[in-house]
Amino acid sequence: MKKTINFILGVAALLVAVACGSDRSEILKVYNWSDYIGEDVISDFEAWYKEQTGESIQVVYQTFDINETMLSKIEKGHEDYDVVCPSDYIIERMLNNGLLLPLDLKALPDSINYIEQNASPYIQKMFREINPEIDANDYSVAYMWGTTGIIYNPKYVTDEEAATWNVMRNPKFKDKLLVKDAARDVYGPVLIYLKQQELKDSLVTLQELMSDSSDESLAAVESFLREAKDNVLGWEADFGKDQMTKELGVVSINWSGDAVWAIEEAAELGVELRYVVPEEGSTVWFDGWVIPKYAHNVKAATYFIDFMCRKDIAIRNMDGTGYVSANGAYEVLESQIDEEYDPINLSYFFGEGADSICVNPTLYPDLAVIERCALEHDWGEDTDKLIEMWARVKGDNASSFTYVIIIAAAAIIAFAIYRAAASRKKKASRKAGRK
Ligand code: SPD
Repeated sequence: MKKTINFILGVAALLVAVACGSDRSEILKVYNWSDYIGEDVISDFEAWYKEQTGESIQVVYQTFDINETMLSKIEKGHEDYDVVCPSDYIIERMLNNGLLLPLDLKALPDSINYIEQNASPYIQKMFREINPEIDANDYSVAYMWGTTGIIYNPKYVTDEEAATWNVMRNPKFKDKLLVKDAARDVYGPVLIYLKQQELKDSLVTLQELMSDSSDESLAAVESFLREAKDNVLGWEADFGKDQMTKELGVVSINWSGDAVWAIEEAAELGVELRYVVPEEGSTVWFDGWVIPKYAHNVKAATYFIDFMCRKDIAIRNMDGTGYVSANGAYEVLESQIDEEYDPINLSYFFGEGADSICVNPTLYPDLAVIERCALEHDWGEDTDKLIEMWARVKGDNASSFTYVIIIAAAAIIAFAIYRAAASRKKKASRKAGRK
């Protein structure tokens, strides 16, 4: 429902902008994940852009919940979004397929070039690893990052049970498991779980597993997921955190930022939730701003990305979403320090002085967690095999809510047909009466 409303609001904003005679150079079309921006950041950007350039801009803001939905709109639909926010492996795919425009940082005055001022060497290095032939830093700027792990309710799930991906097929959690409807983000961790012995014996590396699209691995993951399916309460794109706070689900395969949000929200309702990155390992991910090749307003897009890198804006976006900013400025970390937490090692991100920082470990992963995580990679053509496997696994598992929607839609269509037929009949009989 939220998605439909978002879509309608986006289209309405666009129609209003066009009706008011705004030309395309005064419109910036942003396509971002839902629940992924701080309050009033968009309107503050519009005002800031006017101050900096003397030009008006109106942001038309639309959201998505699944990387592949966004990708398909650009790859197949050639939609003219000016800025979008894909994840790492999708950035890689867009780079490989020539779908991105290079960033022109020279278009920004030096004094307000926050992209360069606040860049994180750690994230820049990860970007460089995306594609050894094309430096992704020339095409994208990281926004948020985190891990994939397990949110669980300790009233029903022990720490030991949650410390392994095998919790997904633990029969104790029948109808209590929420799985993110994000095939790659589930496939990676399950494969890591299945290959844990080979990893321990150094027969394979985590990084190699992230590119493993072999039929054998796909079949092994499929069979694991089929066993887990009995536990699945829902394959969710955005309702998982709510269902956890309401204690409808007790285990949720999710991203760290959703975990921060859910843990805080649940605490207000007196429900305790925890987050763990299982011992076997997992994926570390980041989402980054890019300008697709079908963009119309490259100048405003560049300013928008830059604005998102301003320290105060990064902090507002973090506070508003639960996710951790990719901003490398120490002030951003400082804003999150809280002596209530045990110190963790963030030297990999903020340099040597940051090896003992009291910060929420769900937000910023400790070095020990990062060491057992790897970045996903684009599979190219093999992606279709994964999508097919995912559809097969979810297949007949449509939720009762889905059936209600289908029945309601069928009833509305039947009613509309009946009304049209009745009105035709009335007209015909009126016509006959006139004769
Ligand atoms: N509600 C915003 C969610 C954004 C999370 N992105 C994570 C992508 C991992 N591939």
